[in-house]
Amino acid sequence: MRLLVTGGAGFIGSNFVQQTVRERPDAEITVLDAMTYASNLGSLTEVADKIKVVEGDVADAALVDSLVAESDVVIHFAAESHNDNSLNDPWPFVQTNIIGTYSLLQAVRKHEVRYHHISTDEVYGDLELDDPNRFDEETSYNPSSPYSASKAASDMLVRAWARSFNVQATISNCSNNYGPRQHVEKFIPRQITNVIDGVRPKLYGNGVNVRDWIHVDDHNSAVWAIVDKGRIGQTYLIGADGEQNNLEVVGMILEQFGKAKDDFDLVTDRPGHDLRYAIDSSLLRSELGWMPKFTNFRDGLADTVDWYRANEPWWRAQKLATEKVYAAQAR
Ligand code: NAD
Ligand code: TDX
Repeated sequence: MRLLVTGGAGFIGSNFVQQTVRERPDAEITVLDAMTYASNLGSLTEVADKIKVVEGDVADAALVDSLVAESDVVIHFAAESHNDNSLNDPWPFVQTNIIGTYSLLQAVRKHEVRYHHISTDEVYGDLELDDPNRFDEETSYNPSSPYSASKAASDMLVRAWARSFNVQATISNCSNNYGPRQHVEKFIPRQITNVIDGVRPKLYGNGVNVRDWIHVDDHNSAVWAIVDKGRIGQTYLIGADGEQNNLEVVGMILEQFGKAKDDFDLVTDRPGHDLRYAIDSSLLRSELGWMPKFTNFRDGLADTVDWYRANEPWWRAQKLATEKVYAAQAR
């Protein structure tokens, strides 16, 4: 199988490539990645001799057309992915997430190539803390940030191309991922690397916001289940029943460093900050037989802490650049 993996030098994409090289040695993998600030070629070092890497933009229609023509399946991870950045400058989010998806859809339509679209639970907006309902495949779209709006727009393009042009597409909307090789701008790696640097973790607002955490390897095994067995045209929600509020997560990180659970600072809240995400992944489990492997968040988090402790050269340069950006926003 010839696979085109967009965004394969980013967090989830690089873990997907590593998992695929390990478990499916016959797959021929080409990574298309623009190598933005969020990429890290160090994430692909271990598999460099087993894959092809093309530096380029998913919105470059000619390049995308030529790469899709040589592929059997496209898995589209590439995106501008950070909410805080989307509040400072939304344009790259419109360009990459919407126009980039459009250019891939046009190419898979022309070459009749199977397409899987990676998306997020943030397209559904947020839930009250005491809402007994969770997001499922029928939940209405209600995005809050420029990031989530651009992802929602890209999902809508995929749905339209599947229905109107018979594009062989599936979509997955996943909850918050954690694990190795995540950029230090994101919550968990930011706080782990802060503690390593002797800086107190920084919680937005009052810290009660809830995220539904899933290990990146579980996200990627679900993506494979959908690519292998998913119904064309169908959306599947991916989640591992991992709801935690930010205070609880920071408490666990501090505990793993032997520090007091309240050794953190509260900082300016994110404008429009979504309160709670929660996924009901029953369809994926019952129809495709998928199950998460990382069911103990504390253990998965401890492995992640160990990974950042052992891989400082991977994150140090990005940490300096990231904290300059946050400092300018008093966060
Ligand atoms: P990331 O920011 O770590 O990586 C994104 C990668 O895409 C980077 O390597 C970057 O260089 C590349 N990229 C950006 N713009 C590009 C362009 N125009 N052309 C080609 N490559 C480009 O993101 P991530 O956290 O790995 O997220 C991957 C996907 O998963 C995204 O679509 C995101 O919306 C989705 N997702 C993420 C999460 C999460 O918790 N991180 C949860 C659900 C869904
Ligand atoms: O320093 C911080 N302090 C803090 O309290 C940071 C960076 C974040 N937070 C809070 C904001 C959120 O409530 O932590 C929570 C998680 O924040 P992020 O890591 O920025 O993730 P989130 O905004 O929830 O979005 C993530 O999950 C869905 C990914 O970045 C998206 O790409 C994905 O679609």
